[in-house]
Amino acid sequence: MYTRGLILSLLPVALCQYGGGNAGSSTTTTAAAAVASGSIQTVSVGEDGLVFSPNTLTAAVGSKVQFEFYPPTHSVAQSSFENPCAPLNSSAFFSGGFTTTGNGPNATTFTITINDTAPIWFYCGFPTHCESGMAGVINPPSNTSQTLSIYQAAAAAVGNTTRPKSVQGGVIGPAAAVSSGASTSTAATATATPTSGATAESLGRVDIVTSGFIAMIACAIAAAM
Ligand SMILES: [Cu+2]
Repeated sequence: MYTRGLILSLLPVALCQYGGGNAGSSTTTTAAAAVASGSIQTVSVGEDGLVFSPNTLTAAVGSKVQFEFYPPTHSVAQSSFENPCAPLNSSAFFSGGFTTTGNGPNATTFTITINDTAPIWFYCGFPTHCESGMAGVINPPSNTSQTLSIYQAAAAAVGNTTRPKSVQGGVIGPAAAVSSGASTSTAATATATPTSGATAESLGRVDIVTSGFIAMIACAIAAAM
């Protein structure tokens, strides 16, 4: 009887730990991905000219890639390999144009979450930048007929950059501290507190944070019971 009671009393705690960890992520988090979900890699956009630095990344499922923008104006958008400098589809991620003054980086960033291991091709949607070589890839394919160099050559041949219609597919907000192996996604969320100048896009982040607090309160109540 004592053992059963102990297990039942611990159950809410276990459920809360699962719920609390999940609240910081917009994707389903598996046990294996939970560790990776805390890591954030940063890509500088336009710091070194019309390039992303780095322009080739390997990112684990559940991790995040944060784009930091430099002067004067750049964006990041998702394309396919086959059609460089054009939106992947109607749900392609797009940061919108970031105009940065001073030396940069812009205080506001655009962060995407890696949902699977499929290659993600990205480019700058500002006119002429993509065909000038401003593109990159996350989790590049092993297929040697699909390299960033080939993409960039095709982009130059296309000679036209088309940006997505909608700003979507990522979180716009203040730069999060780049983690060095943080074990939970809630830590990353806590550092991304929206500023008073929150835009419509960053309200999604507010909702996520709020739902996290609600989950914590619910957990506290459950624990008290
Ligand atoms: Cu650009």
